[in-house]
Amino acid sequence: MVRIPGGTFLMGGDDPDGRPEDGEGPVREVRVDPFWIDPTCVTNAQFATFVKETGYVTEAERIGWSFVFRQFATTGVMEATVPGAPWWAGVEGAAWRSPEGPGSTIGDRQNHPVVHVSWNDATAYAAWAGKRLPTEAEWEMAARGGLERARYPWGDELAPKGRQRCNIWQGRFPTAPSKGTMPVKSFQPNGYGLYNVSGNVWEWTADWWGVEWEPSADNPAGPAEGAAKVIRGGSYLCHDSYCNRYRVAARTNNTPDSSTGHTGFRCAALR
Ligand SMILES: [Cu+2]
Repeated sequence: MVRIPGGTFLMGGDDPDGRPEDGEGPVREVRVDPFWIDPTCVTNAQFATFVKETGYVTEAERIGWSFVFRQFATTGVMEATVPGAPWWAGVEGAAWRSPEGPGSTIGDRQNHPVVHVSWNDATAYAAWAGKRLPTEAEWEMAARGGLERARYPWGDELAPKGRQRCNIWQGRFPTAPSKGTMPVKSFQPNGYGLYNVSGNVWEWTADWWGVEWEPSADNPAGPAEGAAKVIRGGSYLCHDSYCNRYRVAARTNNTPDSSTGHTGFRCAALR
C-alpha cells in the first residue's frame, strides 16, 4: 500500500464543465489524517482469492443479473433499460466471473479490476483483507497525487504531448468499438504512485452521497445517512461529449446494492 501523508488539501472543483447536481464545489480546504491506500483497484485474481477462502457470493450473483455495456452483451439481455442511458443493458448471469454474461470469462483478465461488485460486496472484501473503503476525502486527496487544483491526477491537460494517460472512451460514443477494462497498472501512476484513478472503472468510496458540504473540514466522512454511495474516478465509458467525470474533482453515486460492468474499488487502511 501507499502511505498518504495527510494534511490539508483543496477538495472539490469549480470547473464550469461540472454539473451543478453533482456538487463538485465549492473548492474548500479539507484536513485528512495520514492513511494508507492501495496503488491499484482490487483485481479479479485478488477477488477470486477472497471468494475461494470465504465462499462469498456477490449481490449480482444472488440477484441473478447485473448491468453490462450493451455493446458487450451477447446473451441474456433483459428488457429493462436505464432511462437516459440506453447503452446499458440488464444481463442475466452477468457477474464478476462472467462480466458480459453467460459464456464470458475473466480468464485473460486476471489483472483487470474486478467489476459487477456492489458497495456491499466491496465492503465485505475490504473487511476480509483487513482494510476498508477510503472516505471520499481520502480518495480525492490520494487521487490528486500532491497536485493542487489540477484538472486531472497528472495535471491540467488530458493528453500531455499527445500521450493518453487514462482509459476513457476513444472515438464516438457509444458506437465506436470499446476495449472495456484494462489491467490495473495501465498508464503512468500519479504523484503518490496510484494507478488509474481516472478512467478504467468507477471506484466505490465509504461515504453516503450528498451535495451539501459539511461545515466540518476535519476528516470529513460524508452525510450520516443516505440512499446512495459516492463513486469516483470515471470509467472506460466516460467521454467528453456526454460524461466528463474522469476529471479528478468529479463525482457521482450509485445505490449500495447496485453493480455494473464499469465499477470496482480500491481499499484504504486504518490510520
Ligand atoms: Cu463518465
